[in-house]
Amino acid sequence: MGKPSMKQLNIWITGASSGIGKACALTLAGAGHRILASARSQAPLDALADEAQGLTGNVSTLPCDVTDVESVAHCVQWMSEHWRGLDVVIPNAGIGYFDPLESAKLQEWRAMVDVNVAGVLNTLHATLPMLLTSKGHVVNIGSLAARQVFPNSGIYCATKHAVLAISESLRTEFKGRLAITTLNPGAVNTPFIDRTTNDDLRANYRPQFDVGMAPEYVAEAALFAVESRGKGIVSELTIRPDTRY
Ligand code: NJP
Repeated sequence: MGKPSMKQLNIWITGASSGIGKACALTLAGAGHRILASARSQAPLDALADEAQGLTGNVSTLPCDVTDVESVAHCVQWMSEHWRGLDVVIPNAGIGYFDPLESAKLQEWRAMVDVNVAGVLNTLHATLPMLLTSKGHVVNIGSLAARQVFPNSGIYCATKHAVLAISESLRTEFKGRLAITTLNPGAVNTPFIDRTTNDDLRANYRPQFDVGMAPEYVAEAALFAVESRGKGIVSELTIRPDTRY
């Protein structure tokens, strides 16, 4: 159990059934905050809720596909009924398909844009009214790929450049009204790469993710950012794996 925070925050995390989103849910609930954890798959959300039993804060779960505006609206309705407000949104749901541009599948490019860009926009558009009321906080999950372009993941990099641009757009237009953070992790040891359908690339990249950061380390950065209220705003934080490779 973490130490109780100064104020219990209402925090919605998308893509929380696994990896970074799940770690954020447990870390932020451990610090005493109230979490709504969403993803499409119910079973891992149930397991997360079990794991969160006994933490200082609490984790509620609700299925949500961020590409579906009605599904997102359902979560917003839940938050306004149960919480009557929202302090922090972490639009974390994101996917990557690695492939050279020449052999890439169009449906995989489109899926990355749908989840990583449109899904983030669906989440933000639906939550902005509540966040503006609470003078809240957006913690976008960017990537090193928001600042650099790597071979075999060019369109993923394009989606993360878009996420960073969305953050900067929010910061520009909501200055003094919202706090905006972009977390830019390098490789994190999650199932993220397992989605890649190019068998050779999946096998080649998996070891780099295996020795990547623990998702809890990114979650600690998210906690640092959301608990910075009143002290300063963590606008962009790059978190790199250490020198193990
Ligand atoms: O990946 P993973 P990470 N609607 O696969 C969900 C970024 N990132 O934790 O819906 C709603 O463990 C999916 O659940 P489900 C990355 O770009 C990562 O590593 O049930 N949710 C699961 O909960 C992403 O933005 C690394 O399939 C949807 C979650 O998303 C974020 O970190 C490095 C969904 C994915 O969990 C979390 O990725 C980096 C949908 N339509 C940035 N589709 C890294 N791992 O190295 C999927 O720089 N989800």
